Amino acid sequence: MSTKNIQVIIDAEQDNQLKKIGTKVIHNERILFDEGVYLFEKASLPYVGALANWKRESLHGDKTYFNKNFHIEPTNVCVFSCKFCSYSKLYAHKEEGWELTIDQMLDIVKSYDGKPVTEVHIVGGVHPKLTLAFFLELMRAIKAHRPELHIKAFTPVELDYMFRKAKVSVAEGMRLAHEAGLDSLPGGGAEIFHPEIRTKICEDKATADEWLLIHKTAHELGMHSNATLLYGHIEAYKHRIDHMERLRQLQDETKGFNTFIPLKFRNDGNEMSYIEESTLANDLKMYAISRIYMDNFPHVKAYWPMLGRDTAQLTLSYGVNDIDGTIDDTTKIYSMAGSEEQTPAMSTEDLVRLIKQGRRQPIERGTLYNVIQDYSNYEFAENEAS
Ligand code: V47
Ligand code: SF4
Repeated sequence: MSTKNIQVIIDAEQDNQLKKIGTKVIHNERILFDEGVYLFEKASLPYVGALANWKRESLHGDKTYFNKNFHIEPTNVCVFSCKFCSYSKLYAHKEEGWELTIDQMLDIVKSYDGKPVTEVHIVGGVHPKLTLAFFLELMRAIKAHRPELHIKAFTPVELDYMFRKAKVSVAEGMRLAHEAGLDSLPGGGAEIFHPEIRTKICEDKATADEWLLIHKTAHELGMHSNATLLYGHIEAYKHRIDHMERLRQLQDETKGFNTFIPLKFRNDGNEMSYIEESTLANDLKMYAISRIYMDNFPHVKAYWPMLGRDTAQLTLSYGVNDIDGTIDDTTKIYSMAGSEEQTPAMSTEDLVRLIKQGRRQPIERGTLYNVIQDYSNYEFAENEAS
């Protein structure tokens, strides 16, 4: 969208406060806390959508990134009891869960030998018996087998628990993890930082400050990371903005975050199933306001296994410039929480088609947004392996 066109939309807006916010956005001025809340409360979806789309196109044009990745979920046994989680089996209740050995996880990595994946994403429950030493050995084994495979692994919730058990400081623990092969951190475990909500939905796991400290430490070691926000449950708009504000402040300091990923709360099979899921219009508004508010985050991602591919495609017009990867049916977190994507897997061709149908330019990226291939004019051969 051209600046001339967005100016027409801002001029047509009746609400002076919304006009002022829009003018700030297109002059690349930071919007404030209260202005973020105001957008949620008062702005129409077309208005925030147009501003977010302008911002997205001024940063990335039509470029839309995806990657070739797979997940490993070492265990779904967890000592914590987050109320929104459909995935974990409580250790205390001795419920049935899985727990993979290093050899089993290495076999998963080996099953991708000869396939052009670039990233393994490793996260799972917090099993009381799985130690820092175990995960260091896992990463060393993966790197020994396939050194160029990017390891994006562990939330601060998992890391904080491992470090405490191993009696090492965050700085020491992160140094050891990085040395063993940890390349970057995924965005999970953030949920909602504000204690008014955090204590109600996940009171026993790492706090906001502990989460932020681990990411800060990773950034200081030269690693990059992502950040998520779990929306659409009991939080108010001010809690969403508070969460984004804390991330924006850390990003000002470190510049270590790559991507902001709003995660839609899915309500199947968890203790918060009584809460209705957010509507499509509210999902799009969340993505749009994220793009506007997170002015120092280069990328905003729609994670298609959680959102569904149709909604992920729509978000490409509401500020999003990344839709994650091929996944290859290797994660259960969202299928267990009721996502329409029960066996999440997309071929390269599927991803490219989805992005092109959304009138954008498909680019395969590495984890750190290095361009691997521009698929704009790529013709897929029949039966092409992806
Ligand atoms: O922290 C758990 C979320 C997260 C539910 O960094 C739920 O590239 C919705 O962070 N409804 C883990 N969400 C996954 C994650 C992630 C995923 C993809 C890519 C990246 C990245 C990070 O999943 C948890 C939690 O916020 N989650 N249960 C649920 N019922
Ligand atoms: Fe455990 Fe993570 Fe589920 Fe919380 S969200 S119960 S930490 S697996």
